Amino acid sequence: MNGKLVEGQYFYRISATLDYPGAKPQVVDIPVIVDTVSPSVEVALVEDNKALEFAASDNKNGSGVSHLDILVDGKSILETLLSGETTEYTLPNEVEEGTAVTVVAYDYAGNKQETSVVAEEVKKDKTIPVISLNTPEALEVYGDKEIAFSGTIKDESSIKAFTIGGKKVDTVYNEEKAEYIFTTSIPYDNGVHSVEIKATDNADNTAVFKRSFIVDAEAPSISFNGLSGNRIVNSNGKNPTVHVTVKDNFDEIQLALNGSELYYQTFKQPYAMRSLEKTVKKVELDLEPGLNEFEFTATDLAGHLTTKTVYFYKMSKEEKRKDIKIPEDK
Ligand SMILES: [Ca+2]
Ligand SMILES: [Ca+2]
Ligand SMILES: [Ca+2]
Repeated sequence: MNGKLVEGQYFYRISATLDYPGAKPQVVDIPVIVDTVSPSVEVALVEDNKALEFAASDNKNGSGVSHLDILVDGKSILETLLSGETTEYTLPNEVEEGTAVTVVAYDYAGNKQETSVVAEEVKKDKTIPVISLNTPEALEVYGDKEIAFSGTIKDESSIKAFTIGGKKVDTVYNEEKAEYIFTTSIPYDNGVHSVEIKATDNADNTAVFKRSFIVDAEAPSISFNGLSGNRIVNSNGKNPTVHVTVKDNFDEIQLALNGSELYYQTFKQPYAMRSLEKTVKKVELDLEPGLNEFEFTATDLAGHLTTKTVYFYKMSKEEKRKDIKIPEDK
């Protein structure tokens, strides 16, 4: 070959003439690849320095990548070299920060090229997830038994488990806000509840706290004792009186007559479902001439309103009892 050959495929032509009378020359072409250029290889450490990704290729019209070697700190870690098409390799051990990892690519002509990467510090997630629970709010009171839980979770890596009261709750990742969103509804009975909210990230950091809320799905009741059956009172008759009893499953209650408070008890710590029964004795029903309407109302912790209405009639001197009509209590 002269010095002007360029890369590519060539043929050696061999011409031979056998030594007998009239023999013609035999011509054979033998293909030969001239490849003096090394392959190229790119390499990256992935999966927290536990694996390698690489891509080796030979020059155009080159002989092709035949095999690959992997060196850690300059020493091969392979018992068998990898084929030239391999693109990934799981390292036997995580390499430490500062360690050089090298991939050597050989072509079929024996040219080689090596590329090294130095392991960088693996950033491990050491922080717990940040849970923002929008509902229920702390000590929020619910008037029915379906409780809506909603909120968001943020984490520098990702969330692998989320539970409310020990039950798995699905989350949806919002790429734009880089946060997980949850919204679910869980039934609870009447009472004061303290429910565990728990999120765990992929590095097993766990955030956990309890949220307390109150369910009161039962309305209060009002009953009367000593309420006169005779609702028509003479013009000179006395005001009637009645014992009024209010009951509820929780001990916060307001009892009122025509909007004026007769009794009030507020919910106190320790928060628990303590039932209440209170009788307000001898409530005077102050009569004006004509039809009198007495509206008793009881309001409980959750705002349930129970109403009972009682009617009395106070006659004038001229009126006759038989002419008077009074509505039914309601
Ligand atoms: Ca080559
Ligand atoms: Ca985290
Ligand atoms: Ca109640």
